[in-house]
Amino acid sequence: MGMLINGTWIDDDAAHRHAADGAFVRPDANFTARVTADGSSGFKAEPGRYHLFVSAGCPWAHRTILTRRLKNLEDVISISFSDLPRVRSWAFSTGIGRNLEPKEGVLELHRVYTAAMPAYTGRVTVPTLWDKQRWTIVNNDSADIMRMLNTAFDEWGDRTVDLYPAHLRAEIDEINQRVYENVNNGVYRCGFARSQAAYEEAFARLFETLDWLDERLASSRYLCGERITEADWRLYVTLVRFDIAYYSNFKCNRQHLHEYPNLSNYLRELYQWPGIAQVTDFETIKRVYFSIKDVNPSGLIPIGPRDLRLTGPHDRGRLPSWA
Ligand SMILES: N[C@@H](CCC(=O)N[C@@H](CS)C(=O)NCC(=O)O)C(=O)O
Repeated sequence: MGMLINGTWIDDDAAHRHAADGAFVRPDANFTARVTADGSSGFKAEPGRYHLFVSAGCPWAHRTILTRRLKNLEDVISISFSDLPRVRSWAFSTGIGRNLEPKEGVLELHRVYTAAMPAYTGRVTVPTLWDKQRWTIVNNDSADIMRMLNTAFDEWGDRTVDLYPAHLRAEIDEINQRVYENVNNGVYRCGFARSQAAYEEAFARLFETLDWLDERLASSRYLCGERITEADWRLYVTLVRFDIAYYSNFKCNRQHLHEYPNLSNYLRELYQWPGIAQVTDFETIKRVYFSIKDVNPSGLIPIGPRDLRLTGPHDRGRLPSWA
């Protein structure tokens, strides 16, 4: 995949991606500043000031794309979607001005990282939140960016939507951790494992957690009860990729997601939530996952599945909801 070392791109990063036992390791993000409503962090929330670099294929980026939509911030925070094949890092046909315009038609994301920090060492990932005023990266962690979008821009966004309400925070954090380790990142730990033992361990934890979630959702409309929260949207981005990408390409094939009675109905409700289908891009999801040469060397993109079963009626109305 490649990464930056002291500001220089290197293609062979194998030594940085796996632990000695063959397990896939996802490094922490490196830019950790926050946008705040009052600007006390040095990054004040303002319309038109911030820009998101994303790929519609990536589940981490998807978290931020859908929060931007749910909070009605699409005119407040600009965005570029990676729309060209990766040469080295994520590639964009459009730029944002100054030294971040396309060269020979391409703006590669690692140029954004070295524009912020010329000697940067680390991965070059989406989502990345850019400050057009200070001309630097604010943050490249999707969980942090989601939280910022949830509150910092409320002067312009929809303040009636709160994905991280104070009284549910402890429960949300607990669920997030279990879902992150075993499901969000669990599918990657299946797909990118380099030993049979590491794969089998990740596979067991993934399906054990999906079984637990399916059971929980039998009597609870959303993960934390009657109210939809960020825990649901963080799970959504993985569930919606499951049958189309993870089941086959990442060998997560004990069963399809649509075979789970509660998870499948829950997924249908979330997919049909106002605005969400419009920011769920199956063609790009397929293209991005099946272009990962490590797991699919031919790069061929499968034609199916024909029907993801997301548009029909769901049965979630039988459970009480807050709204
Ligand atoms: N911790 C990051 C992870 C983001 C991430 O790994 N994004 C992937 C795309 S799905 C990426 O850009 N990978 C490129 C790389 O690792 O070189 C977050 O949650 O924002």
